[in-house]
Amino acid sequence: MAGSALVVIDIQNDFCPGGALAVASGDEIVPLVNGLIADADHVVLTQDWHPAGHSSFASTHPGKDPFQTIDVSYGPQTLWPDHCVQGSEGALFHPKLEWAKAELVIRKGFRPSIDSYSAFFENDRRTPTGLAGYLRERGISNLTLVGLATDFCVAYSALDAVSEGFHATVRLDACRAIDLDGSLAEMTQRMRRAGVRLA
Ligand code: VGL
Ligand code: ZN
Repeated sequence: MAGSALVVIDIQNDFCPGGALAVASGDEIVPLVNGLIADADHVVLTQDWHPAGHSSFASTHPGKDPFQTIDVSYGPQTLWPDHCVQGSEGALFHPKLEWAKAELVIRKGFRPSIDSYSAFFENDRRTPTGLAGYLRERGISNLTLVGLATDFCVAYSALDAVSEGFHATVRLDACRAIDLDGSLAEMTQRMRRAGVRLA
């Protein structure tokens, strides 16, 4: 029988109000996500996990500001404020998130020169995180995705899920967006076109 998993994306302090890359109302989704975790057969979490001086940080590039885009070896890369630094308070899951039953935590963005939005592939689009193989080996083919941010890590994860052959549903009520230059509308349309179910 095909298994199902809830994939909880990046519900970390730095993406919540007061954090370094706060998503508006990011913490509002926590009670709803806790309910979904309680009801899920399997739970996988992702954790954005950057070394200090990561290439996606504006502070690493003299003269550049957060939210500017630069060209790197794999194409355009948005620069961010320093966030989710390995071992920092900001990288921890939100304190109210009830994640104890999670069976796997996928860390991403730990290679100094590659950013990673998707839970499946880093931003070079070829370095796998191992999640697809893990889910396949366990017979899990239906994924429900929730978390932060709708238009970056959730959307890229959902698009890759579908292209890797999984059924993917994004629970938009359990996500919040950054919405940089229309990114929410663009990524919502891309997900819909790719066959991601938006609920
Ligand atoms: C994210 C920007 C940089 C996310 C992570 O979780 O959506 N966005 N790193
Ligand atoms: Zn990041």
